[in-house]
Amino acid sequence: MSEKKSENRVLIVIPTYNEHENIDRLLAKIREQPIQTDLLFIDDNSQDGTAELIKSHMTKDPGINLIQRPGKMGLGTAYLAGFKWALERDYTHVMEMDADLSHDPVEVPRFLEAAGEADVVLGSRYITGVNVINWPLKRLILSYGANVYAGIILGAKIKDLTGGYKLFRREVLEKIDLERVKSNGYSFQIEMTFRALNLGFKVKEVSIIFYDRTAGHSKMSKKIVREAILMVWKLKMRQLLGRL
Ligand SMILES: Nc1nc2c(ncn2[C@@H]2O[C@H](COP(=O)(O)OP(=O)(O)OP(=O)(O)O)[C@@H](O)[C@H]2O)c(=O)[nH]1
Ligand SMILES: [Mg+2]
Repeated sequence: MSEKKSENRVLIVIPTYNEHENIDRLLAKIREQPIQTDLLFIDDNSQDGTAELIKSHMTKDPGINLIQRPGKMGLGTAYLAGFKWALERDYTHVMEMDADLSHDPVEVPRFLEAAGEADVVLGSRYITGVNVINWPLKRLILSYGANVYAGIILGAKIKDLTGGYKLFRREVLEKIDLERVKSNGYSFQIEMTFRALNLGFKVKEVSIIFYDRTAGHSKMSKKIVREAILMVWKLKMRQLLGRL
């Protein structure tokens, strides 16, 4: 077993937009974990010095990488850039994680373990009731409702389709036609999982606790919600027409 583990090459992709206040704590927590991982930050020209701070960590930690983009281009395109970067290298597993410590790095080993019997592992807030700490009720209803809505329309038996703490085995990212992925906000998470399911990959949910950010600002917007409402229907239509 240990032999198999040592063959894993894990990349965690972390999109950042004005997350300066979270970077030090995030990196310390990730580096406390027993599993060795490489990190790839995708920064969209944050104005608060996020990229500069990441660069200062890079001088001490060769496992940290950074892609800098000229402006805020959205979460979806950030992840797609990260996935392509990973596929150009020899990573076996690619993870998604937010920079705001909503996703506790302590769970990384559990994701890897679950990947032993699944192709995609989703960190799920809604397997055992609601595992969300400190969200306003409005936000919780929106997230929970979005999941029920998307699950019904897409016919996916997944409790948390919109979460952003997840893991893909390399083969999944190789097989999904990344050029066709068009969502950029929350629906990016829904779309990636839907495409994986549609290709026959096994998706497993592991229970996580989601902590609301304590520093920095949310980038959630009405535009992101509207995109998700429409995108779910677009995905279903394309699937029915055999043009996903
Ligand atoms: N590169 C890049 N990163 C982004 C962009 N939008 C959000 N992010 C990052 O993506 C992650 C998730 O964004 P958040 O603002 O935390 O969104 P959220 O988790 O849905 O909202 P909160 O729960 O309110 O924090 C964070 O690490 C952000 O810094 C973007 O346009 N480009
Ligand atoms: Mg967040």
